[in-house]
Amino acid sequence: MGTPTVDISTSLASFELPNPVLTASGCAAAGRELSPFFDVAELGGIVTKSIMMKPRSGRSTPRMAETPSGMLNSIGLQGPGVDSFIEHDLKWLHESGARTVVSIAGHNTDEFVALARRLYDQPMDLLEVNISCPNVENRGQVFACDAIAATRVISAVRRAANPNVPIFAKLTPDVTDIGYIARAVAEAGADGISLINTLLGLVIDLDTLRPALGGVTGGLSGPAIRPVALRCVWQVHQAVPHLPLLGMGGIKTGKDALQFILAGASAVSVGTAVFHDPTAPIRIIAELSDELAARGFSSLRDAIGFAHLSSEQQAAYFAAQTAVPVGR
Ligand code: RRO
Repeated sequence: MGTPTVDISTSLASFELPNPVLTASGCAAAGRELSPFFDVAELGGIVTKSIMMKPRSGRSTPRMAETPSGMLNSIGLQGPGVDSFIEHDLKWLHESGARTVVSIAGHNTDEFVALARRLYDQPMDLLEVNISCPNVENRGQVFACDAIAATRVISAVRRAANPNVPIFAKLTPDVTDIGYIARAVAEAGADGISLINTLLGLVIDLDTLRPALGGVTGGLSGPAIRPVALRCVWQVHQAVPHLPLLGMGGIKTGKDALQFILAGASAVSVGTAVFHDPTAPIRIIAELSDELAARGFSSLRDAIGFAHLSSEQQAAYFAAQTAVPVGR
């Protein structure tokens, strides 16, 4: 008897995916650098580095620092600007057959709106609105730290963007109550939520006795933040159970991904792991499928938010899975 097959298709609002594993924004540029390793069309999707209206060189170097079980980045939204992105990156993604999530970032609501308008007719499956970049000039630009600022950006983008493209708000864990922010962006019209962005951190270089990063502070990612990310997915699923969640934060294996699904994510993004293992997202698709089968799930959709069920409810599900209807 072979391994039972599990249906791992999923959806993020109206975006249908054959499998639930995407890249995380900022960790695979616009996908092209992963194409020597695998066919990018095999992933659930590519999430692009956040794009701004104008080309931007980013923060001063050094921009990366190692930490135990993770890394700190201080890139500062380096990018080619939206026109070049459309002409080169988005075109390449479309021709590659990759399902595409475009991440946008702005200094203010007007810039987010301008980006949504510029991208209105472009080929994409989902728009991720990055309101949580930690590496900005001032903390007031981390819109997701404030429910009113977050609401303003998301409602304006929802009005300006193509109504056929779902928009997801990307949230930061650096808040007191992430459920409160989640409810605010849901009411503002977000079709789903991506979580989490990196946590604000600092490393001091003991040779120079100065901060290791040119930008002083940076965003912490990798396995070190996985329990924080999982806690956020759990809390946001409770706060807005009807909204699909794209979960991320330190995912390295199928077992890690399964925890996010059980906490309430409909799909996951793999980020920091890609830097030392570019094939990680493809490997995780297979591992996740095996982990689901090993636990008796017949479909990924059944596992979404399963950890919120009582043990009695869980037992009833598995009993129904094994019951063979009379006559079959
Ligand atoms: O570019 C960055 O420095 C950056 C961004 Br936009 C983000 O959303 N999260 C992060 O850790 N770094």
